[in-house]
Amino acid sequence: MTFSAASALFCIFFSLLSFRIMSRPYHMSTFCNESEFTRTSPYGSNRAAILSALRDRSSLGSYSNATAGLSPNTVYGMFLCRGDINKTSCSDCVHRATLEIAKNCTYNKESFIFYDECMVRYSDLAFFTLLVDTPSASVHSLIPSVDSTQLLNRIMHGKMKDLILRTSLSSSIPYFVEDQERVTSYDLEAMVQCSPDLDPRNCTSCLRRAVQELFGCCSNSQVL
Ligand SMILES: *[C@@H]1O[C@H](CO)[C@@H](O)[C@H](O)[C@H]1NC(C)=O
Ligand SMILES: *[C@@H]1O[C@H](CO)[C@@H](O)[C@H](O)[C@H]1NC(C)=O
Ligand SMILES: *[C@@H]1O[C@H](CO)[C@@H](O)[C@H](O)[C@H]1NC(C)=O
Ligand SMILES: *[C@@H]1O[C@H](CO)[C@@H](O)[C@H](O)[C@H]1NC(C)=O
Ligand SMILES: CC(=O)N[C@H]1CO[C@H](CO)[C@@H](O)[C@@H]1O
Repeated sequence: MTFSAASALFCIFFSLLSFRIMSRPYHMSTFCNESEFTRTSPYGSNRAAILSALRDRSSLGSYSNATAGLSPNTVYGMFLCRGDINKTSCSDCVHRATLEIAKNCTYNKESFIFYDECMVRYSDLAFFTLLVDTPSASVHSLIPSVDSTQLLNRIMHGKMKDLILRTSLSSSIPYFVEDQERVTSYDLEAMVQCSPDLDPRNCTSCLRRAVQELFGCCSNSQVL
């Protein structure tokens, strides 16, 4: 049995528990901010330039940012891949995400898209290093938990707390920590990750909020 639930806040990529059963990359959510640019605005070509730059860089590493254009049409963008996927999967996910976000949020000045393996975000405001926790998204299994709920929840709380502590110590892949453990009849998998532009304090603070949200929304529907 596998615990399956996921929560994603703007500043982090995942605090998520097993997506193994789903096809990849699995689309979690898209947000298009209501503020718009016009069809002929340079904002559109600047956005195309940063999405293209992000695609190009997605085979080089798991995180990158890009900035294009002169004020007031400057566009800021980034992608982040999950710390445990290879470069091919990262690149595939970012390709898909950049194409999808331009199609889905055609004239929106700001948007982000979450897949299980990557996220892409762009905005007319410089957001690098800033902790922004809205909008947020959670995904969970529709199958209600059966037994051991109390025990499982208690263990999950402890586990997430521990992972958050370990993010500040992780080095080789910045801010990515995962863990697997057998708990009674369950295989418990957990991972947390922050975007590397956040400082440790904002990373920790964001993950705490994400975990809070995850347990708030999804603690009664969890076990597959
Ligand atoms: C949309 O963008 C505006 C301007 O940046 C901001 O004030 C607002 O909070 C954003 N809306 C959402 C839902 O993020
Ligand atoms: C932008 O991304 C580059 C890597 O592509 C990184 O070296 C740089 O620190 C990033 N800047 C911020 C503000 O995250
Ligand atoms: C990357 O990971 C995917 C999914 O796990 C796998 O199918 C693929 O063979 C891997 N590619 C490389 C080059 O390791
Ligand atoms: C942490 O995030 C806040 C809110 O976005 C921001 O004002 C602050 O500058 C960030 N801290 C650092 C050290 O970047
Ligand atoms: C055109 C299109 O696909 N729009 C969708 C973009 O994503 C939002 C949020 O998931 C949907 O509500 C839109 O329908």
